[in-house]
Amino acid sequence: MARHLITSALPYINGIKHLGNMVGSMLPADVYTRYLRQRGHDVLYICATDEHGTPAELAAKDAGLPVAEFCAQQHHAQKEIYDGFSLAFDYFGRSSSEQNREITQHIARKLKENGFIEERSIRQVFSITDDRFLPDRYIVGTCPHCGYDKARGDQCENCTRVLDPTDLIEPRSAISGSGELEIRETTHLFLLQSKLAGEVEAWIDENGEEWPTLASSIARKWLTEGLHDRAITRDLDWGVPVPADTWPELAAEGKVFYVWFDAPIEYIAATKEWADAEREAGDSAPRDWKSWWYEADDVRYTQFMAKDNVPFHTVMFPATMLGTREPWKKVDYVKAFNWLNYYGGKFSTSQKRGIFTDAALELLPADYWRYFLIANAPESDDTSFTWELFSSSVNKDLADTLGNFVNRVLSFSRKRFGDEVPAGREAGEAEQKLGEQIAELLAEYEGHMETLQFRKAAHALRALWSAGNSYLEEKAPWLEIKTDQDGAALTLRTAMNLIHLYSVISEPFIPASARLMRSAFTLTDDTTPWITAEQAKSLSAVPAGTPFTVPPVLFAKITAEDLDAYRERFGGAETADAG
Ligand code: B3M
Ligand code: ZN
Repeated sequence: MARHLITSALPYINGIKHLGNMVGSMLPADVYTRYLRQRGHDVLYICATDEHGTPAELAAKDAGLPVAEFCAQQHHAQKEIYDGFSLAFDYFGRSSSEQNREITQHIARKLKENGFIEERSIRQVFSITDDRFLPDRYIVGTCPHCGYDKARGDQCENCTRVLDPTDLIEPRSAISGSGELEIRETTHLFLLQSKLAGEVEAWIDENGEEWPTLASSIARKWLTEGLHDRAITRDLDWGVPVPADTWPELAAEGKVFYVWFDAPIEYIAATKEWADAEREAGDSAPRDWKSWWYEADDVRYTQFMAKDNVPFHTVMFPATMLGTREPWKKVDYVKAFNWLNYYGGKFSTSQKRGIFTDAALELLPADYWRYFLIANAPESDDTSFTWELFSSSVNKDLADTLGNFVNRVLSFSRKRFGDEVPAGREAGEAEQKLGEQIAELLAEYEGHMETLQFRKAAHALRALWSAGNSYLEEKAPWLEIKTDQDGAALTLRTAMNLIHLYSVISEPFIPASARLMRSAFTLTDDTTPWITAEQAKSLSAVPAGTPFTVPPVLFAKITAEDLDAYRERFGGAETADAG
């Protein structure tokens, strides 16, 4: 038994996430967490909303709400959706927490003590009307390259060129629209990453070996481009304030830390939120948050994220942690994902293309999405969501191969033998062969789960379900029963053992359906968290005489009419060109 710390990239607070966000971080982390828990490990799965930064302020402004209130609402809305997807976080925190302020400030003080933070004066745009400095995204104007009149200070959305606010023609404030701007000197904190580059490189050499190529190649690319010193403060109202005891002047000016400085620290802070929540609840055994993060050599730490987040997690956050000169836990394994596209184009919030997590749950139960997304996870390449692929995967794998097997076996047995698992004959050659095949496939499945290869794991799981179908077709109990009652009873008992096995091993993918399947049997002791390949061989966990019920249909098929309706509502292939 090992201690596993698992985090998935923190979903940003500015809106409901789409299915691409889900499959690129939280969902695979949940599948892995569930698997490890079932295998008896001590697992802590932490996530949170990432709440600071300009996009949060701007989204709150659009919603007409004070930013704190907006974030509280959005946190709640996202949390509900993740519950709906059965994400089994130990804690889902908020980067705007007191705990994150405390730990972020502590880390900044340490970095300063060790000579890795310095104050530098820079020139920045100040809005006289708004009486504040304007970060890049708060300045709009006309793009000097293409003439687009709503280009932002950091980039032109129209021609995608990267800009400096001073490039803009007729620049104005995005807050008030005022053109009364001037350039003023202002002081910011800089993290001296250049001083830490050598250490980060050595750390990646030592630890990155084991990471999947997608993660390690991105980390190396960033290192070769050089680790530059970075401004880690901003002039915003909303964020972790610069600590007044250490930088009184900057604190008085209202500077806060840059969102990417405090966001990864929230992994630690959310763990403290988890511990503090229990203390508040008056529980007597306080959770030891620090043992997961500080001098935690016995912990194995796995991070899940989409590829655009890799540089922050493999280079910048480790640089920050190394610079504290304190023994903070650093990541052991980085599982990164490519993009999930929608018919080959990007998911887009503004263009309303693709499927958002709230809409997905309104349409169909979480297990349909969980299974499809993980079976098609963009691991080695970008992949595309299409309704056609989705419905064929649901209909074939979930409805036909798994759901139909369960229903057919249980209904037929009840009809012919009543409400208990029939006894019949001792297992014969066919059952022995089946047991061996199942054991082999199960070992394969376990291997892929251990190495976090989710598509391959899904493939092995599907093969396990198929093996049951082949056995049933071969034995054909509906014919067998005409001449050999005992033989038919043996076949059904074996098939029911497969159903029980499926309920245990499919749980990481489809937890709700797995529970339904498992509860079909009234076993005297059904607490086993996992069935190993060796145990699976004998297919005997459910003995003759066990009472059972027939669960409702597990997965409804997606019909041609459904498919039309989905394409109509969400846009199908024809929308691909737009993105
Ligand atoms: N919030 C993901 C994003 O919005 C970002 C992840 C932070 S993880 C510390 O792209
Ligand atoms: Zn442009």
